[in-house]
Amino acid sequence: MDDIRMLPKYNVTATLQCAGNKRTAMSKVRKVRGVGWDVSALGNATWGGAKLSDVLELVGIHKLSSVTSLGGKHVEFVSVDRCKEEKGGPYKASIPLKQATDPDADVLLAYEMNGETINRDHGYPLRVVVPGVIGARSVKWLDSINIIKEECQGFFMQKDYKMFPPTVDWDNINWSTRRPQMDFPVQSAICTLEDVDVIKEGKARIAGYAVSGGGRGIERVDISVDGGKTWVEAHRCQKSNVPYVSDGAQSDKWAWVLFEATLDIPPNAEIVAKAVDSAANIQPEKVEDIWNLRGILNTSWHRIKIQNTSNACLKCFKNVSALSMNHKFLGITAGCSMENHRG
Ligand SMILES: Nc1nc2c(c(=O)[nH]1)N[C@H]1C(S)=C(S)[C@@H](COP(=O)(O)O)O[C@H]1N2
Ligand SMILES: [Mo]
Repeated sequence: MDDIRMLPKYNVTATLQCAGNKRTAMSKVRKVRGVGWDVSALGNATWGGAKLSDVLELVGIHKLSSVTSLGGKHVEFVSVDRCKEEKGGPYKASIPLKQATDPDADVLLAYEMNGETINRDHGYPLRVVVPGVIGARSVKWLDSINIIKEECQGFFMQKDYKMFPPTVDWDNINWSTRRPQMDFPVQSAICTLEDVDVIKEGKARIAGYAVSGGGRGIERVDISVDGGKTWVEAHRCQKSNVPYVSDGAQSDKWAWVLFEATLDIPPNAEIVAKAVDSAANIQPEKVEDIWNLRGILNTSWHRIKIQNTSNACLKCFKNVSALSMNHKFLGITAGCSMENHRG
């Protein structure tokens, strides 16, 4: 720990998103296994710590290497928490050596979160932060690091967090046919409105987050109030008074982008958000097309059905016409609200 603290400290603002974010919406198509997350199985924070590439250099592994002199190609992170999936063994994961030794990949061994000592729930005293990659690879409560030839053989790398097509179910699954999921695809969600909301007709503020994996920026967020027939482009920002430019020098490449549009809401509106990243990847329209048995990577268009309010008594409902940001997690340096889980 002392050696790690002696190294230069970097602050990296990055969103960690659970692969199971928005799983509940996928489970409505067909049953899936896993924690039923709505849209908030993610968080954005400024992580402070040493770069993994610097730490590996301390033990003689050069920057930007894809293989060590002994043939190591992967960096494995082993935790102290025991889990039943590992038959009582520790939680673990690995990333390729090439990513681990690349200073620009910003992989951190973090001991701070938002300027404070990282707390227990988020991995005290030391956690890995792998920006742009599903949360499961950002191992908390780090115990040891191994340089290994093959990728980590742990449960969460080999028997979980892999993306299967809709035709594969528990009776015909062959885990070895797929690679462990790493980068997160482009994602977005509306956070100021929920399906249960009843709002007054008129203008409403539609806001939320958009984020992509691999350090790709958010090129555009489109909003529809008529279920996807017509669209308008939302305003995007990361920090107030700093224009957000996708892949721009002043923009945080690993952090979510907040979007916002104030639009006239017709009766019985279906509000939809979809984001486009800097590689022009676009969210898939239908959750059916990406259904998978573990309910991961539901990046389909986020849809919210708003009830007709023209005759309703607003006092009977939660009045969200003011549309304050009622989701606490939305704030550029807010810590995330996930507890320890393996969703
Ligand atoms: N040691 C350990 N690390 C872990 C996990 C875990 O269960 N044990 N869960 C992973 C998963 S699936 C996610 S999504 C993130 C959640 O990070 P957070 O609790 O800081 O939000 O931690 C990852 N790191
Ligand atoms: Mo997760």
